Amino acid sequence: MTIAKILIALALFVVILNLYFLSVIYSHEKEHDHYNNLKQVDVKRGNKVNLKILKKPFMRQKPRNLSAEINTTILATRKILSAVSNLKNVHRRFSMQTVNRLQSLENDFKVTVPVTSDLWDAAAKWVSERETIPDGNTQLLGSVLNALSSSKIIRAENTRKGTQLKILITLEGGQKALFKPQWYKREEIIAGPVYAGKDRHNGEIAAFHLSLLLGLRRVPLTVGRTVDLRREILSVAEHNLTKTFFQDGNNTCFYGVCYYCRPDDAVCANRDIMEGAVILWLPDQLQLKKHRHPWQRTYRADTLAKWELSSSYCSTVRKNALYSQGPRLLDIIDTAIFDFLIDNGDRHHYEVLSSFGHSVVLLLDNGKSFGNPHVDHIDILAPLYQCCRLRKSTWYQLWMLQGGKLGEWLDRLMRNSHLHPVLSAAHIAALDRRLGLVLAAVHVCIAENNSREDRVIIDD
Ligand SMILES: *[C@@H]1O[C@H](CO)[C@@H](O)[C@H](O)[C@H]1NC(C)=O
Ligand SMILES: *[C@@H]1O[C@H](CO)[C@@H](O)[C@H](O)[C@H]1NC(C)=O
Ligand SMILES: *[C@@H]1O[C@H](CO)[C@@H](O)[C@H](O)[C@H]1NC(C)=O
Ligand SMILES: CC(=O)N[C@H]1CO[C@H](CO)[C@@H](O)[C@@H]1O
Ligand SMILES: CC(=O)N[C@H]1CO[C@H](CO)[C@@H](O)[C@@H]1O
Repeated sequence: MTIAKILIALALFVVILNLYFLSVIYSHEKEHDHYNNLKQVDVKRGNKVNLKILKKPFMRQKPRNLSAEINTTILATRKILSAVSNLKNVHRRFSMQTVNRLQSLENDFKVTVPVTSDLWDAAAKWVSERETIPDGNTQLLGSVLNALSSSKIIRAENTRKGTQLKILITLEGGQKALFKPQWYKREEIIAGPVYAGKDRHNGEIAAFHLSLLLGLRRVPLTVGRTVDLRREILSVAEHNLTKTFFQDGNNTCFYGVCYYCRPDDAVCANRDIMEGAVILWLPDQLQLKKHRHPWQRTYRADTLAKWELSSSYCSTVRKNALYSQGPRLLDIIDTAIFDFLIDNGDRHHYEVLSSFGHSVVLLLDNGKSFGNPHVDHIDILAPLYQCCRLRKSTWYQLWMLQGGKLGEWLDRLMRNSHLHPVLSAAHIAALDRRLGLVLAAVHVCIAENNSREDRVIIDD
C-alpha cells in the first residue's frame, strides 16, 4: 500500500517536473531573440561572470561543425600563413613618393592657428559623402585637433545610448565630442575572445592616426586628452552624471549611465587627473544609418556564424543589392583590413551617412582595438579572403607602406599627442606583421584567380 502510494507520488512529481521544464524551455525559446541580443552586448563587455549567468541551460546546443570550420577560417589562415612565409622578405625602403606623402601628413598635424570656434565650422565642412577629412587642403587639421584637446569643456552629460561608458561633452564654441576614459595601462594585454574587454581609449587615438596613414579617411577626428575630472567635468556635468561620481580614497571615480554602468564598475582618475580619448562629433545635420555587418560574429562560443561555415559566403552577401552594386562591399573589405590591423573583431554593425547615396562605411567606434599584440585574428579578414577583391587605391596604399615601417610612422605621427606613447612597442610591431598578412591574403586571392590581378584588384 504505502509503496504504491510512494510510487504514485513519485510519478506525479516527475510529471510535474517535466511540465515545469517544458514551460521553461518554451519561455526560453520565446525569448530567444531578446536573449541573444542581451548576450551579444554582454559578451562584448568581456565579463566572464555575466557570461555564465546568461548561458542557456535549457536550449539545445548546436554542435560545432569542426570540419566546416577547418574548411573556412582555418583553411584560409593556413594559406595566408604559408603565403606570408613564401613572400620574400623584401624589406623595401619607402619610395621617395611615400616619404613625401608621410611628411606632408606629418605637417598637417602642426598647429597653425589659435583656438577659435571657426575651427569647428571648418571641421564640419570636411565631412562629405566619402570622407570625414579630405585629402589635401587640411592645413587646419593640427589646429582642430589642438582645439579638441584644449578647449574648455562647458557641458558634460551621459550619452544614454550604448553599452560602454562614455561622456558627451560640449566644448567652448558649441562643438560636441565624446570622451572615452582610460581603463587600461599601455602594456596591459586583453586576453580572451577578440571582442573581450572594455574600450581602449588609446586604441581610438591610434585608429584615427592609422586611418590617415592608410588613406582611409573615415574616422572622426580623435585626440588624447588629460582632464581634471573634478574641475573640468564634474563642475559642468548634468545631474544624472554628477550622481555617479564618488571618492575612492584620494581618487575621483564615476560610473555614468549606460547599459552596463554600475557603481562597482567605475573608472577612477589618479586623484583628479584622468586620461581619455576625445572624439569629434559628426555634424548633427548628417544622419547616421546603422546596418548589421554581414560578417557579424555570433558572440557565442557554441554557435558559428554563416560566414564561418561557408567559404562561399561572399556570394550570399552579394545577392543583396546593397552589396552587389556601388561601393559598399569594397568599403566593407577596406574596413576588414583596417580592423585586422588594429585587431578590432567587434564591428557587429556599421554606420553610413544616410544623406548621401554612396556614403562611405564610416569607421566609428574603434575602442575594441589593440587588445593583444601577440595574436593575429586572421578571421577579421574574412570579407577580404572570402570575396577576394579589394579597391585598387587601398591596395596601392598598403603596397606603398610595406617594408617594416608602418608602425614606426604611426608612432611618429602620434608623437604630437599629449598621451605619447599612445601604443606599446609590441602593438607597434604587430602592425607591420599584420600588414604582411594582409598582403599575403591578397596574393593568395590573386594566385587562386590564375594570377589575374585585375580580378582581385578592382579599379573603381
Ligand atoms: C559540416 O559542414 C560541411 C561543409 O559545409 C557539410 O558538408 C557537413 O554536412 C557538415 N556536417 C555537419 C555534421 O553538420
Ligand atoms: C536622467 O535620468 C532619468 C532616469 O534615468 C531619465 O529619465 C532622464 O531622461 C535623464 N535626463 C537626462 C537629461 O539625461
Ligand atoms: C591620500 O593622500 C594623503 C596626502 O598625500 C596621503 O597621506 C594618504 O595616504 C592618501 N590616501 C590614500 C588612501 O592613498
Ligand atoms: C572542400 C574541402 O576542402 N573539403 C574538406 C573540408 O574538411 C574536411 C575535413 O577536414 C575534408 O575532409 C574535406 O575534404
Ligand atoms: C574569376 C575567378 O577565378 N574568381 C575566383 C577568384 O578566387 C576566389 C577565391 O578563391 C574564387 O571564389 C573566385 O571564383
